Amino acid sequence: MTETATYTVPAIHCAHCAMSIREEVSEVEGVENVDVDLDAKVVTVKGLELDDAALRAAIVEAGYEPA
Ligand SMILES: [Cu+2]
Repeated sequence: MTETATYTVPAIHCAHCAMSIREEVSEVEGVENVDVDLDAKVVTVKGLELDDAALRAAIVEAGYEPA
């Protein structure tokens, strides 16, 4: 069953930020789709058996801090 996880990342400010996060988070196991809302500064991840710690680590790896 597809799960959804959302993370608020206040430092997101442009398309480049969004792309960096999308690239890193897409590599996490189980992730099927990553959407970054530039205005809301929210990262929405859809996938199977999502690992919260791994997703947060991927956002940090991209250079951002999930709130
Ligand atoms: Cu940016």
